Amino acid sequence: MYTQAMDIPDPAQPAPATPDLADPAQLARFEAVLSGGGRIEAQDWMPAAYRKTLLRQISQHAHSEIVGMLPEGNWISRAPSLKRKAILIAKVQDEGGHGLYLYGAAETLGARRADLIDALLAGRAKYSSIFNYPTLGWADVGVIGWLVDGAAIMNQIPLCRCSYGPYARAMIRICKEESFHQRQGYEALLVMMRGTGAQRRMVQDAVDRWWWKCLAMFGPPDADSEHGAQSMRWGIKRMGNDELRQKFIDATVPQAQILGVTLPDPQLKWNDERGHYDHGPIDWEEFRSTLAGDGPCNRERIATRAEAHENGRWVREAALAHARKQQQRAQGAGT
Ligand code: FAQ
Repeated sequence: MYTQAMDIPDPAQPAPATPDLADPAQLARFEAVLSGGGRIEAQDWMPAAYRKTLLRQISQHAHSEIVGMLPEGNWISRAPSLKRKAILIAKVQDEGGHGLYLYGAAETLGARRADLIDALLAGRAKYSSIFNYPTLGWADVGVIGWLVDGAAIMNQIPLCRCSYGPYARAMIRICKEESFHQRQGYEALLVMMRGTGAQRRMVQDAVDRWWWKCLAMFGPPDADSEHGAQSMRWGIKRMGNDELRQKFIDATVPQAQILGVTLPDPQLKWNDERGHYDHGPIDWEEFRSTLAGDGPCNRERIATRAEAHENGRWVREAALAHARKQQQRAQGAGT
């Protein structure tokens, strides 16, 4: 199994019991590591609530990566050239790899990957709202690279400094790959914007449909963020949802100007006093309804993942049978 951990729990053993009532010495050590800017590792003692919130965030993140393969994967067979097809295949494979690193990081906390996948397929686990929207044209693939990966990087760079070692190490590699994803998307859009009027209209239409959804990716406003403050105290999150959203807007406006597209927000305006762009209101009602399972593609995404999981059953069974045979041989050789 691929893992970012220094060492991992034995899957045959139950997850280490973490008492809710902490031993004061253990808690003091945990807090000293956090306040010294150090890393908590898989075998270190940690409060049950810290483990729980990490598992929640890391597993949702892993699910987002593998569900996130679907909107673009849909365009592999329709890419406009061999070059674009090769780039897109590489990108979609990268997202699958990110899922693997992240499931590996979740397993270091004592979770079983099969249970996490079951929760996703049963609709009990969340994944990023952004992947519940359709990719209607080729320009959507470029816009996902530019804006969705751009938002993902903005959110994920601070996670490279997360207090939990296995997650932080996974994020370093993921961010490097996301950076290539963002550039390939922006470059594809630059080419389209230098093309015909119809191509430029396709890009603008895709930007109009994805912009607001990307702003919602950063999560609810800090005032409504259930976990934000505690996750910041624990050094899991290093920046709040609103600060990251603002940084994304400030970085993206000049890129839109170079590209020659209009961001669909009449209230988007530089504010000299704040030193940031002001923006219009985000539709949080739509965000909540997408999280509740009622976005345009929620059902389709889960059905596709369930089918892929079923199609892969024979591979999992064959790998386990091979591992068992190897183990029996090794035991036979040892007697
Ligand atoms: N979608 O209290 P907070 C990618 C939930 S990867 C769905 O603020 P927190 C790569 C939240 O889970 C994209 N749910 O929560 C790619 C919580 O629900 P819960 C994924 C959301 O954890 C690109 C509730 O709302 N990235 O794109 C969303 O402190 C292209 C209350 O929220 C990550 O997962 C949302 N947008 O902050 C792949 C990064 N926002 O658990 C393919 C890691 C919030 O109580 C193609 N995660 N919720 O049931 C994080 O940084 C954080 O978990 C946040 C949320 C910022 C997402």
